[in-house]
Amino acid sequence: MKPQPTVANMHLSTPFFLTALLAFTSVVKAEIGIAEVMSALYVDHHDLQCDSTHLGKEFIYLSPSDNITDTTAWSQVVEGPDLSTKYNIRTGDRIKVTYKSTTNSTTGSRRLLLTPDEELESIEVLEAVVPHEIFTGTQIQVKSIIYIIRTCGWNESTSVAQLQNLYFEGAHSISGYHANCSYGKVAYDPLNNPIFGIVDVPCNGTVSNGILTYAFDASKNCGSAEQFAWRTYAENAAREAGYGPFMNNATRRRIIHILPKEVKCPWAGLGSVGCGGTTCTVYIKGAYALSLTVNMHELGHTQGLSHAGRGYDEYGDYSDVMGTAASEGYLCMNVGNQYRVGWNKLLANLSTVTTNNPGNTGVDGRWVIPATNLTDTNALFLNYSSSTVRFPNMFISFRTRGLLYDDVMPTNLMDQVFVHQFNGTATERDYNRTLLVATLVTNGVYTSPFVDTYPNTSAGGGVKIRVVSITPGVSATVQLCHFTQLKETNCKDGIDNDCDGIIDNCAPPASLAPAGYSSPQLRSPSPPPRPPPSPLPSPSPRPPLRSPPSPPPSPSPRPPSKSPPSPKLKSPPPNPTPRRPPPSPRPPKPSPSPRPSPVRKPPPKSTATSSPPPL
Ligand SMILES: *[C@@H]1O[C@H](CO)[C@@H](O)[C@H](O)[C@H]1NC(C)=O
Ligand SMILES: *[C@@H]1O[C@H](CO)[C@@H](O)[C@H](O)[C@H]1NC(C)=O
Ligand SMILES: *[C@@H]1O[C@H](CO)[C@@H](O)[C@H](O)[C@H]1NC(C)=O
Ligand SMILES: *[C@@H]1O[C@H](CO)[C@@H](O)[C@H](O)[C@H]1NC(C)=O
Ligand SMILES: *[C@@H]1O[C@H](CO)[C@@H](O)[C@H](O)[C@H]1NC(C)=O
Ligand SMILES: *[C@@H]1O[C@H](CO)[C@@H](O)[C@H](O)[C@H]1NC(C)=O
Ligand SMILES: *[C@@H]1O[C@H](CO)[C@@H](O)[C@H](O)[C@H]1NC(C)=O
Ligand SMILES: *[C@@H]1O[C@H](CO)[C@@H](O)[C@H](O)[C@H]1NC(C)=O
Ligand SMILES: *[C@@H]1O[C@H](CO)[C@@H](O)[C@H](O)[C@H]1NC(C)=O
Ligand SMILES: *[C@@H]1O[C@H](CO)[C@@H](O)[C@H](O)[C@H]1NC(C)=O
Ligand SMILES: *[C@@H]1O[C@H](CO)[C@@H](O)[C@H](O)[C@H]1NC(C)=O
Ligand SMILES: *[C@@H]1O[C@H](CO)[C@@H](O)[C@H](O)[C@H]1NC(C)=O
Ligand SMILES: [Ca+2]
Ligand SMILES: [Ca+2]
Repeated sequence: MKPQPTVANMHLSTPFFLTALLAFTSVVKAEIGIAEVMSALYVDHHDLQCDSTHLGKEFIYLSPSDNITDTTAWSQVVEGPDLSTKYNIRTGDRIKVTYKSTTNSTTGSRRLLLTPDEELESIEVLEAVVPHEIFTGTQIQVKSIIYIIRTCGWNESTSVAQLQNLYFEGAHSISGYHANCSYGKVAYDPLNNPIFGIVDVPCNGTVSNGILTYAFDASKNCGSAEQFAWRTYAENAAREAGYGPFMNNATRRRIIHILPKEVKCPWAGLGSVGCGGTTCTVYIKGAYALSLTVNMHELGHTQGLSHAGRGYDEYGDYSDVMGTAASEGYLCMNVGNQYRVGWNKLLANLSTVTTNNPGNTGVDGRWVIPATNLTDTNALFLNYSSSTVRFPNMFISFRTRGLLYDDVMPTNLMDQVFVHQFNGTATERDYNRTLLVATLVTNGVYTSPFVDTYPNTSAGGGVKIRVVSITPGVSATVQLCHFTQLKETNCKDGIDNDCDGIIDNCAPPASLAPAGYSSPQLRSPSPPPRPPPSPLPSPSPRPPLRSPPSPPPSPSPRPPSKSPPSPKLKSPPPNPTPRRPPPSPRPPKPSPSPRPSPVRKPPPKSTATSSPPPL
């Protein structure tokens, strides 16, 4: 019997989104033998000590194959930072694992000084899955079985009827969430997603995983062994109840567990990253059983999506359910994440050399961007990278609060132009994160990072994005200007090289600051200002769903063996989400007029004939 894997350092995080990555894989260990790896979970953990900072921690769950030679050498779970990137594994891969030679060949016991990750020598992907979660023209049918887990004498956290409502029937539902946010490209229909009902799982015992057997005790832990027990009992119950043909038939099926409120899990939800192979898993802690956004967030991970961040906060994008949904409703994915899963189309794909061309308005660099709730052709894509120059790819969009689509978009963000960095592509194994770098109102300006490649203009440089006007609920007009110099030095090329609005206005050599275009966003590479939480309906993301901290002095159905009434979990923090510092007022407003003030004297010889771009 293996000792419990240490998942201990997860304990300090408050309920918060966690993500998971599941893989059916295979493994080898140099000294030990070959085994099949079952799954890998990716978990982010929120460190309460570091406000607004999330330290990613990933968990790979292993299920050794039958021909493993030394069962004692195996760790059920490997944990460490950025494992999915380090080993490039995704849910459903078959992998070969090699452990370091830490086994005492006499006893077969591993030394315990190293973390499971440190004991790993390598993971080699033998077979990489292609999940098929990206829309390519045929509507994607999501498949799942939804289980309500009951264990340890704890009540089930919800009922079939309530889940039926949450998933399919409510005015807002998981089914409607998928349909609205994907513009009908992804369907989550009752036929393909049966709600099984309650599954009773023993509180403790042993569960087999491949050739290994592990002890679990859900009254004390919520590690891979407990999770695997819930899953195993649930799936067995479904097979016994005749779901076998459906289970055998369905590929990429989500196994969704709705857990009791009292489980010892430090997260709100846990979901596989991607859903390659036959199955992937989602766990929802009881307090969040009926949270539309927690359920959708985890299901978003099964689509392959990563988190939507802002600044140093990997959940800091309040415009995306993969970031933080401040209230319950349909908060759709940002356009970068939509692009990743094929849910949107690009209004334009612009490079350094095409940015300053006439846009869809006929004016150089000027575009009208329709609101995302109105059309899936909704994003301007800027790609200034080349094989030699690395530059953040950017997506520009206009978001409002639609009838259903984005109907809980925070009021302080709606009807604004969003600028996201997203370096990913619409490929199945991509796990790049989106990063919100600016939200702009009329006259707002975002100035991107600058990569000096002058005079070569085929990559790099920078871009200024100014909001010319906004028609609330309809569209925004933006003015783009790709610049190749921070301060214009070529006074004779007839080009406004620095996008300050004046052609060939070279600065006097002693000039200090590039005052012309300075805007608050110039510190762009560093985290952008936080979104002001103030106008939000509630200061904390999801208070109503939190389980009440005080356990009822329950004459619970279970006998006295119930765990001491004292601190159940860690004593729940006063606030569901350790919140950010007090609202800072709106991000520093860009200077109302992005136009250069005449302070900066245009060189006398400026003979601009064409009207300069207004940036
Ligand atoms: C173990 O099984 C894997 C596939 O399941 C196979 O590729 C490998 O050759 C086997 N190794 C041994 C030592 O039997
Ligand atoms: C290996 O196990 C044997 C038997 O328990 C023990 O005597 C020996 O000290 C162990 N060696 C190491 C390196 O731990
Ligand atoms: C569990 O459910 C029963 C019956 O619905 C109820 O009487 C009891 O109070 C519940 N216990 C807890 C701990 O919620
Ligand atoms: C949006 O969701 C609602 C349910 O909340 C659903 O009735 C409707 O069909 C969805 N609309 C689209 C366009 O998918
Ligand atoms: C396992 O659970 C049962 C009740 O389901 C309990 O009586 C028993 O003490 C538990 N065993 C351990 C080792 O916790
Ligand atoms: C198996 O899948 C096919 C194609 O999706 C479907 O037509 C069929 O009804 C499914 N069978 C079962 C038992 O679910
Ligand atoms: C944008 O256009 C470039 C050049 O035509 C092409 O290589 C690239 O794949 C396009 N990107 C997207 C996202 O359409
Ligand atoms: C960005 O542009 C480069 C160079 O044209 C191209 O190789 C790359 O595929 C583009 N990236 C995307 C995401 O389109
Ligand atoms: C300009 O930069 C591009 C992209 O980095 C590169 O392919 C090209 O060779 C460069 N041209 C010159 C003249 O250096
Ligand atoms: C995108 O790539 C650029 C260039 O490598 C990098 O500076 C930036 O941090 C990346 N941004 C994100 C969100 O991945
Ligand atoms: C991010 O996207 C780039 C392509 O632009 C890709 O090379 C890289 O592997 C991706 N990173 C992850 C973690 O998926
Ligand atoms: C889109 O949002 C605007 C602004 O709230 C609203 O007027 C319009 O009816 C919405 N349309 C849809 C389809 O959601
Ligand atoms: Ca200029
Ligand atoms: Ca010039």
